[in-house]
Amino acid sequence: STTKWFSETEAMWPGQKFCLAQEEVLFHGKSNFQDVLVFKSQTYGNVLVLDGVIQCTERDEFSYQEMISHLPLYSHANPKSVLIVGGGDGGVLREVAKHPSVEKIVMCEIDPMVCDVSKQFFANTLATTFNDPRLTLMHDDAAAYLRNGNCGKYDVIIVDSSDPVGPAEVLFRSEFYENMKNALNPNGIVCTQGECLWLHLDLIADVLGRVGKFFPTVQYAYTTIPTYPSGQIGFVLCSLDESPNALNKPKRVVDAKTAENLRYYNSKIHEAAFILPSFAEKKIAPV
Ligand code: AAT
Repeated sequence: STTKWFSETEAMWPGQKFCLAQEEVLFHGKSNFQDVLVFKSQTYGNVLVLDGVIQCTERDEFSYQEMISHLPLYSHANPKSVLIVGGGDGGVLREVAKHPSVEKIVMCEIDPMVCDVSKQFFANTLATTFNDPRLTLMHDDAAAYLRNGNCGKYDVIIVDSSDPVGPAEVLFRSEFYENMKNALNPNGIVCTQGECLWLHLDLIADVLGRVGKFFPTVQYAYTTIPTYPSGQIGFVLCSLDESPNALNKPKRVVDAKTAENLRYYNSKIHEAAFILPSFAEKKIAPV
């Protein structure tokens, strides 16, 4: 029999195209914001695709969700309140909920259809934590939510955002970073989806340069993940704590019980994630 290949839209990574062997389409619809597709792959479990771009697969999502969550959370001494921007599939929520110090979680996801399909097709993997009593879920454009000034204050803000074409474009603007800074408690930390060193070094340098105006400490870290473009994705971390190792040295270690629940993050990889290859270091560090 002939294999059917799903191939990703290549608008943001011209000249290359990632493919996954596709067994069946489980859902395909259009929300008010984007094209939403869920398919069953041959070797990566169920896959969520927005506007033709892979957002997560069941086989490797833990790399991204654990790192975007635990890098900022373990860089904070005692995180109690967390804002998740985007993240409608529930994966980041699942990770944030692992921290017993956290008392309040607000999630602002623009598209209710992402939450709905995740509850339906990723019930045991991503959408496991929507019933957590600490959670307040709202459906709004996070840029608008932070602009109106009534969003409250947070110790950690995690921006699990799609790429800057489509509804997430506003989440890469300077104004959004300035509003996030104003929504942080003292020593607060922001961690955003920061695109790929191999593909978007100019974009990354530009973002780091701009957010350096608002935060005393800004650093880029990255993780490996086979189904994101070029197998790698990074994070822009910003802290109000101005000490030199505010972000790259974890303030807390993972206890044994939590470690059983983690498949990618550990205290050694936290520090390693900030070490850049020379071609990237030349361009983006020191900020
Ligand atoms: N955890 C899966 C990874 C994602 S999901 C990104 C989420 O951001 C989507 O659910 C999308 O609906 C939401 N989103 C986009 N724009 C906004 C906005 N303005 N306000 C709130 N939520 C928004 C990211 C994958 C990265 C892929 C890298 N190529």
